[in-house]
Amino acid sequence: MTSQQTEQVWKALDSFRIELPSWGFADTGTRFGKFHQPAAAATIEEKFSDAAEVNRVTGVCPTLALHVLWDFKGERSAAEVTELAARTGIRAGSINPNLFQDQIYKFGSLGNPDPKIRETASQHILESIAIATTVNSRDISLWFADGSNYPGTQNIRHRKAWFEDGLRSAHAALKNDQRLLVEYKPFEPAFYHTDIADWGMALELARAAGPQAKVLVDTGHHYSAQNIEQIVAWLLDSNMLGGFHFNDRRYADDDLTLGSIDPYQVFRIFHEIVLFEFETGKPADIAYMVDQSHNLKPKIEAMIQTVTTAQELFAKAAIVDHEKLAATQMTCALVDAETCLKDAFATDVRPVIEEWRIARGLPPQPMAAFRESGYQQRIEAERGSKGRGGGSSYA
Ligand code: PSV
Ligand code: MN
Repeated sequence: MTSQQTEQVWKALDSFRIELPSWGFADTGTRFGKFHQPAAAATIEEKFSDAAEVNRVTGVCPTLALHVLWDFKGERSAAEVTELAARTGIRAGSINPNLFQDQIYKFGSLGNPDPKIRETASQHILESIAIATTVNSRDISLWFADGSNYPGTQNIRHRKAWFEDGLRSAHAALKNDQRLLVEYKPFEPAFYHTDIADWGMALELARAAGPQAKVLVDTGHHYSAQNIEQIVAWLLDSNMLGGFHFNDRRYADDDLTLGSIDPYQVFRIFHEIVLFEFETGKPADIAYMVDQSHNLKPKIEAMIQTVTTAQELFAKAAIVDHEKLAATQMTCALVDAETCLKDAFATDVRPVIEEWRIARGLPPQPMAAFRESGYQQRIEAERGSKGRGGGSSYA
């Protein structure tokens, strides 16, 4: 690598922060069952502690995304979470309302035909915004399971209008520096129509909600052949990309480790972001979040693997030769243009990342540092392994 490329990688890594999900440290499963893991986090203290360990060895994960129902209700008040955050050195990240688990949401939340249920859903979002304010979180991240399973069973346009109402009232409650992130997903748990099925619908709804609403791209929430980097490029261009939920997939929303199936796609997404920043000269205001809950891989190791993979792919995107790329694009030198991307993707950036870590006082190899620390053995001895709950209800 040239010294200019090394500099580009260091600069990129200095700016790249990744938010971990609290639910990624708890026992979760599939709809067929749960395999319990030794010492999976069951309490919010344990989730903060595990996240702090990932941050200790990687140095780039200072915030933890929280799910309101799983992390606050009946367990901890927002004020207590603030204290916990201060103690562990991990700040509360995005706040995720839960609008899908309660029995009343069987036929939807903001899109439910029953106005009382829509009102309850709205109230929950407002409470979540209040929690975000108390714990000093910027983003309130909304995902809705709303939809229907059979043609003709719901009025799609009425539901759209109810969503607009609900999101507008949520937006009105935001503080000036807060954002609403609107996540889309084409299927699951609804299998005929999902109310916010794709990025176009999320974009329309975010615009209807107000200027502090942006779109959240979960990489697992697309049809198989979809060109996600094009969506990213369009959202960036419209100043409507608020954040990511990272994971990889082979078939559906598989929640696999980022880059495990298609690292080139993640690289291409990062390339669009880095290119946008290069051309506009300003940083893209994006929350990079992980949304994975591993039911087979050891959870903390899987998170460390995710973070280091994300750094590698981001670093590769940072060394694309933008001038050469622009010139080859303008002359339609197709092979040369494509090679520009491929050369960067094929470059081994790991030695430079190790140097960067050492310079930043971090362990050069986060996974090895974690394994040497004895943290996993310690929590297994302390917590035991009996599937103590604390995660989602996927089981
Ligand atoms: C839905 O599949 C989703 O991606 C949403 O972001 C939820 O908050 C999260 O998963 C829960 O695991
Ligand atoms: Mn998600």
